[in-house]
Amino acid sequence: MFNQDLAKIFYEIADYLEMEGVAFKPYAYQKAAISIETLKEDVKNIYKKGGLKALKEIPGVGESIALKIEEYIKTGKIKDYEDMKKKMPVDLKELIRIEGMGPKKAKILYEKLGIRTVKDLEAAAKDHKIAPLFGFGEKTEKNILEGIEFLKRSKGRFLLGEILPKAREVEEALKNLKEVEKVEACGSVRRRKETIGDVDFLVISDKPQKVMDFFVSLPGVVKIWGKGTTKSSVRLKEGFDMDIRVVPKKSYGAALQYFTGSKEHNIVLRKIAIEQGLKLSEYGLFYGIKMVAGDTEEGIYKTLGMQWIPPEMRENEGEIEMAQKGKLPKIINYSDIKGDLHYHSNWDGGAESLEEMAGAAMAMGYEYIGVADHTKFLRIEHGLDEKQLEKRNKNIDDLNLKFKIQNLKFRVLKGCEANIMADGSIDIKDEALAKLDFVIAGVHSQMKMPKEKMTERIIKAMKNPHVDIISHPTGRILKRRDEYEVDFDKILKYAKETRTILEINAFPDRLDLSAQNIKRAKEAGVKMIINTDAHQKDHLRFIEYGIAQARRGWAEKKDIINCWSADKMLSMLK
Ligand code: DGT
Ligand code: CA
Ligand code: CA
Repeated sequence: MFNQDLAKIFYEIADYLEMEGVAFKPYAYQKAAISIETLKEDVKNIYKKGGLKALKEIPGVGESIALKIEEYIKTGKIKDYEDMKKKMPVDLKELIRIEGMGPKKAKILYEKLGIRTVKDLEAAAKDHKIAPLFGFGEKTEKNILEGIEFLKRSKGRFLLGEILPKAREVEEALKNLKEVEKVEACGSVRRRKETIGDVDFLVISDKPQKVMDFFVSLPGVVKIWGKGTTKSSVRLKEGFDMDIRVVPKKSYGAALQYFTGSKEHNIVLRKIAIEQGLKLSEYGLFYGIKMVAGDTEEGIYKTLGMQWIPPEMRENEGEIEMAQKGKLPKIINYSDIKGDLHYHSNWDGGAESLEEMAGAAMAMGYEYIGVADHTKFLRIEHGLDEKQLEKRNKNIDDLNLKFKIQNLKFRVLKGCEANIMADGSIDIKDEALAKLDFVIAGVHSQMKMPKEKMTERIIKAMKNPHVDIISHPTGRILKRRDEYEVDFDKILKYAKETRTILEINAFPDRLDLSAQNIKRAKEAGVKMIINTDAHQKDHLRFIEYGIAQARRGWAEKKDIINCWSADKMLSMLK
């Protein structure tokens, strides 16, 4: 957790620096934070092994940030950061989670109105004290109140990407316990929901007390809500809860089914059991006192007269009826992806060279990787202009030639992630786009537009004969920002007409499209692609969150173009 703690501090330093109006430096700290947060190796170990020099080899870490890391390792503190906190005693982290609030605004609000917390902010907005301030206005005040509402709604839930790695760690620890025969994380984790309330572990063991003792004394446990003989519940220092239940082997399938949920899915299943004169519970499926199924989940579904339903589909949205008819869609599998088309290389400020990232993609078992560097509008992301793009393309050609000589069946594809300007035009010339294997375009600015205008804007981009893919099509950021106002049916209609592909962005806080929108796209016959939006090679593994999302949207291989080999996939593009 050392890396996470350090990254958090760096994010905060970036915010403070931005608050002070310092140029460039905030961005450097953000980059370092993203990088450190997703590193597999503990930064402390890196330092122990290679000192300051090794720290500087971490992507995004330069001399001055390396020194800060060293200071933190040695003293447990970063003095500059402590000073900043003293100078500006505001809850910046919470305040800027509100859409429409940035560090600079927070500074003004602190200086003019003494606002330190979200509570202060809400009170001030309700008293209309914010609108009259220079640079704020009625609209900003309204946005702030809406933002606070949104935050309240998502409180207490965590991103799947935050929870799953931790859940797997605990699962592994339990698995290694000799008293544990089997363990699995159920609930919304197993259904791979985009946000998670708590983690629910299910265990088979004939020594449940040992398992309970072990569970409540796991490192990172800060509170024990309850400890029983077969059930316990704890809070971790990361702020989320974990439940555990031990069940006998003969009931494992029934318990797995029950604790996977969803509740809505389970209710219907129980009703179906009753209609057949059976009784379904977490202990088993019973005919009178006779257990007719229960040791496996498959057995439960089969005995109830239906196909086994993948956990990601269990939301009672029609999957049960389909399973009864034997007509469940063959949703894509976690191993079906053949390449990722949304990778930012070090050409646009990403962390890795083309060659390193190609290596990482090969290690994932991919056949291709698409480089989608930002284009020139996004200065802050080091967006490339036409000339730089040309140079980078040459780089890719050379690399592909090298792979060919080495007889590697792997290709790097040339692309970009262009910006869709407010009027729907693309920020880079068509001639430059024409030289690429694929073009992604996305909205990265002016997201608060009236619905009609935003819809027109995206449609215009889709009509560009070079634009193949729309990245993160609804712009939402989980727990932070709602989808922007857009007529999604209309987007689908034109996507189909212009043969534009919609991206399922796998980055943990995006997961854009939502499962609902994936279903709608599928029904409309619009093709999709699952991309990670990786800025460094460790991000490639985020693909599983995108696949989970696609499965929750019932997407099949035929709906997702990067389930196909490079040639077929490219033939689907304009
Ligand atoms: P979460 O934790 O809010 O992300 O969502 P879940 O689905 O993990 O919900 P949780 O942790 O409250 O319960 C885990 C599972 O236990 C849930 O998916 C289904 C089952 N369950 C819980 N309460 C009930 C209930 O009242 N009736 C039924 N049928 N099942 C329940
Ligand atoms: Ca749960
Ligand atoms: Ca629970």
